[in-house]
Amino acid sequence: MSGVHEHEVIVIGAGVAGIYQIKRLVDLGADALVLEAEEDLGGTWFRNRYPGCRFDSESYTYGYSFSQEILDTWHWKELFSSQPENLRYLNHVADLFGLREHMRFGVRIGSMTWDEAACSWTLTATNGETFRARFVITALGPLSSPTLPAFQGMDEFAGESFHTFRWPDGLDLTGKRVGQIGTGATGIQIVPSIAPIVEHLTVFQRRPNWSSPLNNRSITDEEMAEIRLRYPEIFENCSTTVGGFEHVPRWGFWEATPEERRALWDELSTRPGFAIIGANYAEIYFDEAANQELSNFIADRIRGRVDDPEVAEKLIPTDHGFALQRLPLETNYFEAYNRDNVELVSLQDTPIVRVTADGIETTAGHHDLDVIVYATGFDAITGAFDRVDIRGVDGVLLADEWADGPRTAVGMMTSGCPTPLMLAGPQSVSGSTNFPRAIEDGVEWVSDLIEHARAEEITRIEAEQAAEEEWATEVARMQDRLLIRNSKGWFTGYNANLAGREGKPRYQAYFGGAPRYRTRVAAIAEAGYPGFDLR
Ligand code: NA7
Repeated sequence: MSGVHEHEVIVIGAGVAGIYQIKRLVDLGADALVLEAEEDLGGTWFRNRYPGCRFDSESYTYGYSFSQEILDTWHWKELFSSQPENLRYLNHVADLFGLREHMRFGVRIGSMTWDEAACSWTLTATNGETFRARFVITALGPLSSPTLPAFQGMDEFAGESFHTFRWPDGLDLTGKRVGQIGTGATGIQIVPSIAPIVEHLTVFQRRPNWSSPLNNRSITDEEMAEIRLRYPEIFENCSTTVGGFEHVPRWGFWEATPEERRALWDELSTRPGFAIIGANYAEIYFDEAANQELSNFIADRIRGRVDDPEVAEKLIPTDHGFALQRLPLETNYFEAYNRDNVELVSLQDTPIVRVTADGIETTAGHHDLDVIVYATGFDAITGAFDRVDIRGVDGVLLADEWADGPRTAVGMMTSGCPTPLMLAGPQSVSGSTNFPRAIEDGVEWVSDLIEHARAEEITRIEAEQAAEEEWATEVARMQDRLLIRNSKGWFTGYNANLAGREGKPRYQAYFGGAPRYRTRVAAIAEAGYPGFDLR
């Protein structure tokens, strides 16, 4: 075929996962290419440019661990680094190893078709280019398919409106009347960041989210030197915890007195990052009474930070317990509602009727706006797969196969689709843990499998259905024992803007914890990949 770009391996996506994956493939000597839909590398840190966007993993636990050179040359400036810095970091890594020359940007894959006779995939980009590869590795990102609501009149709004994933470059909100819909992790980062500069901010909140202080601060040169010395210990610590952080959970909720529990929570609230969930009693995830007591404690802290008691009550979730959806961490979020120019509109009390040319109309009246920010989240984990026309064996469409939820063998592959190896894919541990820690494990597992295939002249790899069934049982068992099993968040596939995704939770992520996951997948590799048909 003329005009077809042929490669041994194609990686789709140049985010945190794709960058490390291409490094490993280059080291293996593979003929590999990364195709990235956006104009440059960085994935989530390239796209999410909204004010306040930053890590809520400690920066030094988020960075790659695989290269001493990276650890030696990069200086994290804040405990929780911001988006521009994170994007600089990823560029630094790519430049250090000359990875850009193995990447193509602005190439969005629209379809992928398996050719059994040729034992390869044909990938067609939306710009008409065609690629062919024996091995495909997806690094699509679990949160890369933004979803918008469907309010009447959205197209008629005369001002600027956009999803947070596509925050316009150079947008100046000074003196503007801004409406923001959505109070997830994204919305909670934006509110305090723009409140001081806008003329007026109206936050349209449907369900409040629990949130806890991030406790960010800068990292001095001396501290960075200490962190460098401690890197081996840091990554070792992260490898032993369920969440892939240094925070270590404990048991013993009911053995402690209420006063002791309160003292612990007071202390954890002042610690940086996810200590409040990562170093807390593990019972809060399993036991409703334990979770309720913690939720009451956090609710009181919110009441202590918001001046107007009515506003405070509206900001306190009543439909789910603390830490049972993805917990946003915040900096002065609750204090923002004490400002005269910030207004909270509870959509439970006064739903949106429609968007007009100059604002948003709720059942209580009209809000005049210059800008509308849709902080309305993503079609998480499976969305990026559903948006590509992936046709496996016998032309079967993957999106149809996964209509009721994904099916995978240890989150790495799906049957009927030979060789796409999934990084941070559905039912892997990435979504529920410190993302890059799990990413590195995933890249290393995939790279070892490709190395094995090359050495053994294996040209076709496919997950077996029995392995999927076994994994489905494990994924469901790990999710169903936790209180999050009933939560309405992206962890469990809830998305009110997608038909059929408001109700029954899906099994999209693995909640058995990083160490258990790592042990399972390592055992598969050591045993010669049982559950995977290698030919
Ligand atoms: P999330 O956490 O899914 O939050 C989306 C928010 O948008 C949430 O408050 C939703 O309210 C709200 N939303 C969505 N659709 C609507 C409509 N139609 N009307 C009103 N409000 C709506 O997404 P984020 O971007 O904040 O965070 C995603 C992840 O990115 C985050 O967890 C980090 O890992 C990074 P709802 O709860 O559905 O009532």
